[in-house]
Amino acid sequence: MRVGVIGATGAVGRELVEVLGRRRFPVTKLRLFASGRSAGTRVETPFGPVVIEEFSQDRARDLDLALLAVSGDFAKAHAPGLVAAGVTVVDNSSAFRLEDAVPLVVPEVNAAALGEAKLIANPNCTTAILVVALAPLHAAFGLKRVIVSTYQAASGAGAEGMTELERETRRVLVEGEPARNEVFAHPLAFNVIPHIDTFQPNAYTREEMKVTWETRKIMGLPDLPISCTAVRIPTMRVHAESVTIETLRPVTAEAARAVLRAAAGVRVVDEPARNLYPMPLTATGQDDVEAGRIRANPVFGDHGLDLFLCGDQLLKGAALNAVQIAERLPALQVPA
Ligand code: 2RA
Repeated sequence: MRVGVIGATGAVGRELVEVLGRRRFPVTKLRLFASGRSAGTRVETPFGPVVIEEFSQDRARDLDLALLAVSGDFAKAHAPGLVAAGVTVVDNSSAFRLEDAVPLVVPEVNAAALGEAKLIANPNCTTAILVVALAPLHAAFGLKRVIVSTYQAASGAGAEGMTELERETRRVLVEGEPARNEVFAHPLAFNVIPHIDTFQPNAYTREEMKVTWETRKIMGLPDLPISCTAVRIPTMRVHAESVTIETLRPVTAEAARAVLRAAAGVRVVDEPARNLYPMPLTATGQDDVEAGRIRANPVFGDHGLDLFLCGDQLLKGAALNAVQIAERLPALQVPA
């Protein structure tokens, strides 16, 4: 496939190139697109050196596959034109995620939703990490309701977010000055911020509502009661999530552990006696979402469970899921 990464210089764009290489995606020609500022820069890739091009729909129209790591506005402006030119587009932004005609896909959960679609939406990172664990639990025990609290890394705000956290931390520790923020609403270093994306009329943030809306769509449970509190913490690139579920059928921690051990995309790390549980440090750079601290929730008796998840925001939360979607495209399937 002739593959283009649009937004190639951002944190997700760079990760997309690495993931395509690592998973030996069948790339006949890789093209990297960014703004005019980066155009002309030569970068080393697993597919050889590539010179970054300034994006235009016209330049990108002979791609087979475009992986978009751009803003929602940019995606809205350009994805339909690329699709009309015959390019299959996997979009990482929120622009099309809730449109009925656009599948929102986490392959371990709803690969069948892909169909013959030419425009596919990649979910919000927090949602993708959540549903790989929720879906098998739903299949085994039935979900009645879900409560999530997140601990989200700086990478969710892109390369600028990661740079800001590093700069602030140095400023405090090395220069002895107060942290100064531009990307986040407050200094992130030595802080936690219960505010990601904009506040909505219902007092939740848009990030929190994305978890609700997107989880319902991916899991095909339009009425699932789900509430999320999304919090930014000073870690680099792994989102952690504390999840409480009430189930329709009885559940035990041991049964849930067995279900999650068998689930694709999940690695159970749950040996508290050996201090083994999911952590950003251990989940960094890993494809699988770590699941642990699995225990009965006393509020819901034998129908409740608490667990803790950690997933690499740039991998399962973004680039890896996008490439996994591309791997399932009909053009790449060998006829039976
Ligand atoms: C965040 N979920 O962590 C967002 C990014 N997609 O900010």
